[in-house]
Amino acid sequence: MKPNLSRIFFLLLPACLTTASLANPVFLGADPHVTVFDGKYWGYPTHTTDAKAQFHAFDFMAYSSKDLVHWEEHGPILKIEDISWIKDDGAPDHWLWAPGITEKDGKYYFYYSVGPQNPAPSRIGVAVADSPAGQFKDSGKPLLTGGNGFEAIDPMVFQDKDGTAYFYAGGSSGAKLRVWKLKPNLIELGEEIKVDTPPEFTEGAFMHEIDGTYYLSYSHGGWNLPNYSVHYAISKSPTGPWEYKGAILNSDGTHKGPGHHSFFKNPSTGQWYIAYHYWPSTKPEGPLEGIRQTAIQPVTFEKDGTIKKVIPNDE
Ligand code: FUB
Repeated sequence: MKPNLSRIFFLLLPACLTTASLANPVFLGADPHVTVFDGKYWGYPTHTTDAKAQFHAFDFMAYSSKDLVHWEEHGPILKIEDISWIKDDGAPDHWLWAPGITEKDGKYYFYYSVGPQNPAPSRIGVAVADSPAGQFKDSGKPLLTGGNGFEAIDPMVFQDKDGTAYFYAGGSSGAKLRVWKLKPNLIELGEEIKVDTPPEFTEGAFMHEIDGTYYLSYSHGGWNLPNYSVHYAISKSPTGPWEYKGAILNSDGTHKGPGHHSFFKNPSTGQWYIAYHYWPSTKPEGPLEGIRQTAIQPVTFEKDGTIKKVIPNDE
């Protein structure tokens, strides 16, 4: 029997992620972790609805897309009032930001920073769901608490090919990176791996691996200054030693303060992308006024494995 090619194409379509012409910003909010689950792109930013409250968010939303252009909003996927331990530090006010997510055996593990950062130490929590759209249920206790010059912020989980899950966190005024193995349940820390903090590290660590090269990328500079940028170092292991490779993404004078990013791949085409936030420069009060918003751009890896510089743009 002659195969019906148009029907085969139609059946394959849901499994293939397409990427129409990108148009930035893709959604509002900062610190975006964009990844792929179940044949869709999923984005998890610090939730931002207005400029004044953008560092004091009280919930998280998720965004899903088949083409990186049309995004559906889901949520809130987690609300501050559903985190039972949040008031245990005695601080009067709390807020949530900078999430990271991973999947294991059909469950989704969502990690997030909990403020204040000072004088009470910053903390990181973890919540679990059966779907990338939530509803996420907090684990019942903080996963990590900062202190002694270390800020427990900006969580990132990387699952290596051997199944080991590594947890990266830290930055801001401490500007220190720390790494742990997670226990197999992904909601408790295992052994800490001593790592060097790489050159120019400020915060927002992200780990991805390609053909045995581990890319540790991170934000550098003041989160509200034009020097905010993304740098990277490589290694043959997810815990270093790191070989510093320089900046991948800087402000271009128009797109200010690009940083706190994630890398992800279109599984159908193999094309890699970077998601990051930037400040619009359209407000008369100054270039850094406004709301941080998320952009996505393709990334090119050179033959030697280095990353070609990304020039921020609105496409
Ligand atoms: O969104 C709050 C903070 O700004 C994050 O912790 C940093 O990485 C920076 O993006």
